Amino acid sequence: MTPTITAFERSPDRGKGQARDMRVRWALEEVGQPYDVRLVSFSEMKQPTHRALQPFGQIPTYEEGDLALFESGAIVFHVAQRAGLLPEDANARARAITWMFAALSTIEPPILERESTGYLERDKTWYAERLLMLEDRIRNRLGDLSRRLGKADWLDGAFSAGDLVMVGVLRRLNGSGLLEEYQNLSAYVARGEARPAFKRAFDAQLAVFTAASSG
Ligand code: GTB
Repeated sequence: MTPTITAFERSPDRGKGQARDMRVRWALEEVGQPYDVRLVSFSEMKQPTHRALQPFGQIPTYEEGDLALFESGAIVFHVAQRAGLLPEDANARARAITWMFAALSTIEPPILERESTGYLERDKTWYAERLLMLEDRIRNRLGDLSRRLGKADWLDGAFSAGDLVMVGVLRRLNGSGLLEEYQNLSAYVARGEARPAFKRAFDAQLAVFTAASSG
């Protein structure tokens, strides 16, 4: 059965692949699973029909037969479990899952905090000071991650869902200049973005934005 995911009808990032459907699309492309996309507007996301799928009124969601999922990490995990994106060896598999959690619960929060302050607190007298503090928190995490990655291509052996989620999270720093301070992390993200499955996913979400803008 072909799964259906939801995505922004018109992504605020103008097709830069920063909305979280990108991670899900990328995972589906990696495992060669065709999928349908239902585009939703901001107001539709807040309606009961969508909230039945995503209690917080957000994208992405994932529907496949009787199964309905939300949370991009859980969806990537579900897709990854089926084929190819998690190692066969039980311990390696558990470590790859650990990296998915590390990306979402250790690396992403300070990155989101920096984004939110940019949207919500830019006019405050203390904004510049807070931004510096948040950027130092991000550097702290990036420094540790950079040391762990070292010269390796991926976080733990072959490319896995752990790398997919981590690269998805680190890409949110695009344009901040922070990632460029860590040469191996920049190269790591570039390696992820060079994967054919990433490119297909990126092009698909960009096509949605382009079509919405020309209509
Ligand atoms: N924890 C959830 C998950 O991982 O699935 C978070 C989902 C989430 O934040 N969804 C966002 C959403 O639906 C879209 S991705 N927001 C609408 C709302 O909450 O009302 C976050 C996002 C949005 C925009 C950009 N951008 O413009 O660059 C980047 C990322």
